[in-house]
Amino acid sequence: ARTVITFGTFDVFHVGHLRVLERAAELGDRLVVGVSSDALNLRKKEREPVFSERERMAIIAALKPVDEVFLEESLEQKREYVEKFRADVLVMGDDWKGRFDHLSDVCEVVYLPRTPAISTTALIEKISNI
Ligand code: C2G
Repeated sequence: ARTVITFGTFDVFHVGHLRVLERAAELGDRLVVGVSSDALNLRKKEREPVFSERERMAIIAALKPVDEVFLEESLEQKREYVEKFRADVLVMGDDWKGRFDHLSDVCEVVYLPRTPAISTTALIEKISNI
């Protein structure tokens, strides 16, 4: 069986998130998703996630393409996560293009095109203008 792993914050879940998970799942038999922790997000971005890590993990775990979910505590632990879950393929959106190429000795690394014109930032903007 071929295991696919992917990572993300998936805050204010939208169809761009769904599409990348569906396409990732098609690349193998089992999809494992690392959901970025609240602490990791605070280090990485200025904004605190709208939904907590528990809420974001619950949404991802309930999705049809997803087989397993875990909490991603640090961006630098990708190699450990790939090995722990015995992933054959690491999938990321192409906003991360090139960033994980150094893992190609342990797994295949695939960057998928992002769904155009949708982002959490754009959604927040839209909602705040209602
Ligand atoms: N995505 C997409 N199309 C969009 C928006 C997002 O395909 N319109 C994809 C991203 O490319 C990513 C996934 O959805 O693969 C999750 O996006 P984010 O929640 O923004 O994830 P990010 O904060 O970039 O992940 O280790 C990586 C970290 O977990 C960060």
